Amino acid sequence: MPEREVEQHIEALLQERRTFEPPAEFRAQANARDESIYEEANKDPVAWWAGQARERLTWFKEWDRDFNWDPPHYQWFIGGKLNASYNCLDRHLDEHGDRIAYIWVPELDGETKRITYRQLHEDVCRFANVLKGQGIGKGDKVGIYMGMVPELPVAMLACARIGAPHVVVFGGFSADSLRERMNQAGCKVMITMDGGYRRGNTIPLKANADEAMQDTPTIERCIVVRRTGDDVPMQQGRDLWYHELMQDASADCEAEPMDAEDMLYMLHSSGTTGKPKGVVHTTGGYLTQVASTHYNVFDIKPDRDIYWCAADIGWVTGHSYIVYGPLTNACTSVLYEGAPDYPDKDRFWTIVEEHKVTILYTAPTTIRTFMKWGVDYPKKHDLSSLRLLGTVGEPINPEAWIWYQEYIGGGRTPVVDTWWQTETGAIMITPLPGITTLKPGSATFPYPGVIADVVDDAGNPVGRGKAGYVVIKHPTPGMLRTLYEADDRYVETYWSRFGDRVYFPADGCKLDEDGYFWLLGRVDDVMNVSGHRISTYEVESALVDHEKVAEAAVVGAQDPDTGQAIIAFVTLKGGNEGTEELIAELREHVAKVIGKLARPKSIIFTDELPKTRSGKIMRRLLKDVAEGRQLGDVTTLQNADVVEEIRQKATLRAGEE
Ligand code: 6R9
Repeated sequence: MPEREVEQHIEALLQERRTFEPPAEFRAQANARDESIYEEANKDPVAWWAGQARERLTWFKEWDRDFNWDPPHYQWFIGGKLNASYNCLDRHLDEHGDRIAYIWVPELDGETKRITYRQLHEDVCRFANVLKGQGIGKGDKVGIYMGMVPELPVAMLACARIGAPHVVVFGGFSADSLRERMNQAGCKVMITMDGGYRRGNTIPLKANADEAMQDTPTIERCIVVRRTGDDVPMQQGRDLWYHELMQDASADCEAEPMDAEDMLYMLHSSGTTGKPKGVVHTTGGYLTQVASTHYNVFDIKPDRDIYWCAADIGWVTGHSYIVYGPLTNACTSVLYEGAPDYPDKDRFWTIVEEHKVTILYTAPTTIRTFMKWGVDYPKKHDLSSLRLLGTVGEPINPEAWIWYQEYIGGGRTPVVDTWWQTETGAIMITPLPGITTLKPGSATFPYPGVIADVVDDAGNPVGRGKAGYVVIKHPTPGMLRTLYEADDRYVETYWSRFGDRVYFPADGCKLDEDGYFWLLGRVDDVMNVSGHRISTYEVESALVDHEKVAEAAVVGAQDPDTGQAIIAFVTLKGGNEGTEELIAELREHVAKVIGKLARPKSIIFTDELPKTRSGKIMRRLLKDVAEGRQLGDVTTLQNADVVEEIRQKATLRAGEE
């Protein structure tokens, strides 16, 4: 299909400013289909969450008190006892033991594995015994540094089973980042792999772990999963093979009754400067919100759906919506090891077609990449099994939303744009697909039981039709309890901006005339140009709205005249050239879409934008480039080599001006 036609089609759809009602059939069978769910939850959020905790989880002992708030600290389900691994596995065995928990799709063809709940339970029990055998018990921290293989959820659930908080570090992080996180958490054991596969290459996980472990005084043992078969040095007395330990381990292991408020895990937030923050999540509250949102937002039918969250388990999205949410709800998930373009750019669609995926959850940046690659890739495949699509991670521009709905969802599927953070643990602002009328680009409304608002600098509600900061006015069960060994920083970062009763996520947000929430991105990405507040995202959205633009990143660079000046980094769709004429055209286009005040001062064309491994554009780095600063650490980048190219171009342009 010619791309020109696609663009015209999308353009036409955008012009309509369409809203999307839940399809009648979808609504009729939806888990959440009655609007009274909002009223009920808002009348008494604590009672509503307690109802969710009862309905979605199995407790060994019910709590004595559902909630306590000693601002800014809070606890949920105090005195309640449960175990996360029991909720994910044991309780499903009688009725659903033979159901597939994971369809593991390796990057290389030919070895797809279907793992039932019973098998997963057995492996988790064995590995829990392995950990015990290495002296790990309740409260000990376990580091995990792995690729997307079934042993990763096994390791996490084994930790949960014995009450040892896991500290997963994304496999794309460097040895230095890994060391810093292991030391900050004081991990006793590290679980890793010989190597992981990515685009046909291997990532030397064990070699990185070895480098990290040169200076991790608390780590006593390293357990290594064999994946690539590469020859890796095993240090006598420290390193052990996973498969050897598993062979001798018993498959019998009781799940440890944990307190609702016991730490389930710690995960470092995706902050890119300064010390990483160890976000602490609990057992009862976290699992409640994750299970509830997963069930309602994705409308999970555990006996029918094939659900695929295409994130990496190394990020919070993977923790909550590949591991804990889907398993708590006894759902069948796809677990995919590799990249979207390996062996070709239709890999996702091959997987959807082959496994009849019904629900797909991915990031806007991935969708924009698919757009860049063109509709011929999805068009080659039968995607009619899909009934619901989701996005997370950053604001989705309406063009990408429409494209996703039209070319992936066949114009049939609702799209749920879900706003949340590592810190909130689970989805906070989102449509409910059987209830909400969708507006492309808006995450719509707070989830039931989430009390959110948009406020101005002084903390006063801005009201409809205005923009400000999104805030959460009542703790939800899944939210972080603290930052590990940095409680002061917790209070200061999240509970100080508007007093100790208001959670500050640091995201800008507009409330439209109908009360819809439009998340605008981090407030640290908001520019101030001649006293006008302009979201980098708004300008980006205007740029990608231009027919020749594939992707854009915008930063506010210091400017002696206007305070900040708008600098845009732009990648073009195939076949277009970055000429001076085009620069003028794009500036005009932005002026047309937003207003002259939003016109970028400079536009720099580049083949790629620097991205973190979770796919977020590194605006901070682009800001450094735009302001001519020395560049800091780029090891967390997916594509570090593009930075130098961009830097040179930016320097050239500055010379011209
Ligand atoms: C889950 C996750 C959190 C930040 C958050 C916000 C941005 C996430 C979004 C979104 C607009 C959405 N964000 N989802 N912005 N619309 N649907 O991504 O966690 O990595 O901690 O990032 O991501 O800026 O503050 P995390």
